[in-house]
Amino acid sequence: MANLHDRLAAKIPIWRDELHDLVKNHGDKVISQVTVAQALGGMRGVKGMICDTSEVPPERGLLIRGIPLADLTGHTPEDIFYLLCTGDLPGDAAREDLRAELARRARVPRYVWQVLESLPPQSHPMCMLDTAVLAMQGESRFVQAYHEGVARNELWRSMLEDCLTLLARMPTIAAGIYRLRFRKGDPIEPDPALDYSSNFAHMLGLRDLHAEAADALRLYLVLHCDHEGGNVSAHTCSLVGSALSDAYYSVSAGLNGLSGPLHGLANQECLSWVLEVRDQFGGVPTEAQLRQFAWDTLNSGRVIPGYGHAVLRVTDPRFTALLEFGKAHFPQDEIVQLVARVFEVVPKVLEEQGKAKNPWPNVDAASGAVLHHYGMTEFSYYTVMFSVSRTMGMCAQLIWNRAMGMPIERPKSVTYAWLKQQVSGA
Ligand code: CMX
Repeated sequence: MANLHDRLAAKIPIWRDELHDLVKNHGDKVISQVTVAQALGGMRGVKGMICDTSEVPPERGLLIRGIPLADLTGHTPEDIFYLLCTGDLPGDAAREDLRAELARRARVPRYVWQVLESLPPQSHPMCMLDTAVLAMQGESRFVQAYHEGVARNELWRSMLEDCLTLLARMPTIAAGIYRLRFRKGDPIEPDPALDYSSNFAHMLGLRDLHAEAADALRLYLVLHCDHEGGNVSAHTCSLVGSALSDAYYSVSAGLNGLSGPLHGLANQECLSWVLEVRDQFGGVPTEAQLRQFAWDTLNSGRVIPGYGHAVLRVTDPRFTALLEFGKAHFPQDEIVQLVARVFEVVPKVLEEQGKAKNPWPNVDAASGAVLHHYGMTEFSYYTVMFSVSRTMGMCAQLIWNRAMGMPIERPKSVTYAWLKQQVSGA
């Protein structure tokens, strides 16, 4: 990790100076106002936090450190983590350095498997993942550094240490959960010669089955890595980290947020909905049949999973990348054809209904189709895949927050009575 660490060590003083100057010279400038509807509406659009790793312009979709996602789809997770952390793509030496570092740390201690084996056999895979992450908290170097009295502006180094260990172990744990939970056999040891995504495919047991599967996983891991700071998982992780909680506590908290059906669990819900469509019509329905099915879902009070977004107002470029991958590699796959048909019909239905501000698909509308094609039909597992990738973004944000000495978060809440008084002008 010498390369990543040294790059950060060179950049952090410059970023700190910029932040210091901003507060000193412009600290009293207004960047956002809050209406009553926003305070009662999940704080949509309120600008009150900083995330430098990525941004989501509503009309463009994800930019990682200013680079559109569509320009990054050929890269590796190692590249993306380096980019998230430093703002630069790595050269060959830095990429290999990070690959080797992650591979070196990928083995998971026995006690983690014992914890997982002792959970009820029907535990949700996300509950297993969160538990495994939390169980490793006792290994935190950050906690050790804090108790040794390491200066606050040096704590990013031990945060980086913890994040590298956690990131390295995530595919091992996630693949182990897949094999334990769905009775695929014993966990498979990581191979130190492989890169991050090939190793994940190897440990899942997919690599030998489908040569292409490692590439699909690589793409999947790249696409889900980060989505600015205000989404439930990123915000939760960052908030918990602001109390100087370590990466294990913080990422585990973020993953608990990712487990909700309106957030990361939507990919599981989405494939389930697509399979319902297939079962109802015995294959790909006509537009008219699907239109009626979508209306039935809405009229029963349910959302159409995989569609809509709190920030995006266009088709999610992550959806486009996954659907294109499916069409290029397995165009005859029925699920891919179904996803494409849903994309033709559902936005029109949501527009007619007129409630969703964004009728377009998000990443979850296509991700399950790719996993399903490679034999991962256990869709309660899909959010675990999402989590492995999203840990990159959460970790990069934690490192940045500690590097910049961000304070404990504490927005002001108001009571309902205060709100009523405020609007009545009393
Ligand atoms: N199907 C049906 N109704 C939808 C809808 C959808 N896909 N998307 C939004 N709506 C409804 C909302 O439920 C809301 O209805 P009410 O006024 O009755 O509460 C109304 O449209 C307005 O919502 P919005 O402002 O457009 O969307 P929000 O910012 O409140 O919520 C999201 C965003 C993603 C939770 C919502 O679009 C949704 O539930 N989508 C389906 C679940 C999903 O795909 N989640 C994954 C998002 C990606 C991620 O975070 O991982």
